[in-house]
Amino acid sequence: MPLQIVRNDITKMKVDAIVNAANSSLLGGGGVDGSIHRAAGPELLLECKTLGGCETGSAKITKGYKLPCKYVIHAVGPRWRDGKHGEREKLVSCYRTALALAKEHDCETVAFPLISSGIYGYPKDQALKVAIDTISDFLLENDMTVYIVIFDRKAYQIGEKLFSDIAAYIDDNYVDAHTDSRTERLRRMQMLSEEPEEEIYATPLAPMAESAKSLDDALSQIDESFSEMLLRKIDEKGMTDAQCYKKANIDRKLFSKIRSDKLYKPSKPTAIAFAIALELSLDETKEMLMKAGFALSHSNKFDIIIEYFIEHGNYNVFEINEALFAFDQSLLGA
Ligand code: AR6
Repeated sequence: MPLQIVRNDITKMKVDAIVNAANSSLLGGGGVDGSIHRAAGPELLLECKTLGGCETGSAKITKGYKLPCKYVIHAVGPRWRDGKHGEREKLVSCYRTALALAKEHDCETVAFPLISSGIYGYPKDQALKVAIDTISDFLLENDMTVYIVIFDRKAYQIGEKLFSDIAAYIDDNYVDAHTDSRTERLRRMQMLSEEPEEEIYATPLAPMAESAKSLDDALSQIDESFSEMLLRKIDEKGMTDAQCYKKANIDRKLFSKIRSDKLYKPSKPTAIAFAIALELSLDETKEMLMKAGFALSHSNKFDIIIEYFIEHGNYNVFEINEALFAFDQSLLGA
């Protein structure tokens, strides 16, 4: 999955580069900056002292020293004032510069904290949106795995309205599927036990030759596979392969595997990610999932959240992942 949101301490991330939310002196500070310097050891500060500071909205790179990463990219985010002082542009520029530096140094994996969203006071939901939008733009043109590292639950919020809308949708649908009064359950159990047992065995077994023939028929009618349906839909939608797997947040290697193996069986989040990228309707999504042996059910929060987004015509895989993350569900993609 090219873009992932994970909960972790960024100093523990085993990636090529981690990004530091620094200040323009680059001489250390509190928050994630303090943790990174502590974990890297004093040599990091010595190298930082040679850099001559850094402008807001820009970034500079050093080695990682005792950290498990090769590099630290020190990005200076803007202080939040009221949102009318170019804060967004500066934050976007921070992410872009940091990503460009990572690319220049051949990094394949990079981890970002939510820059500016702590001591610098940038509203967390907006900071996350800027991070996701800017990183996903970059990933449209570049192959890299990028992690957004969320340190604590409080540091992570999707918009309150979206959260409560989804919560209400889960409530409505989840409750529906689970409202099963005692009498209702008893009634259903009775109905089951009333079913004449012999009916199950009523159909005599077909003679061998005949069953072989129908098996042949059945085999010849096997539906198109998941992979075939995926490729057909990509063509029908007039998309290129790359547009599709990027929109699905799936990496190129996995897509090639699926493309070249007609019988490839994807995981459920991967199958859904493609359905989302193709902007399939709910019925088409269900059809595509069936090809991979899955279904959408109302007894599963993950499924209901997916359904919510499809019903609302929102096919942005990153926004869906934000919501899944907020509800502690696994994310879409590989
Ligand atoms: N791993 C991942 N994320 C973390 C960690 C960690 N170990 N620690 C904190 N965060 P902040 P800023 C999150 O305040 O707002 C420093 O003094 C935290 O929850 O570190 O850009 C610098 O020197 C928050 O969501 O950075 C600057 O002076 C995010 O990291 C100033 O703070 C950023 O919080 C920069 O402020």
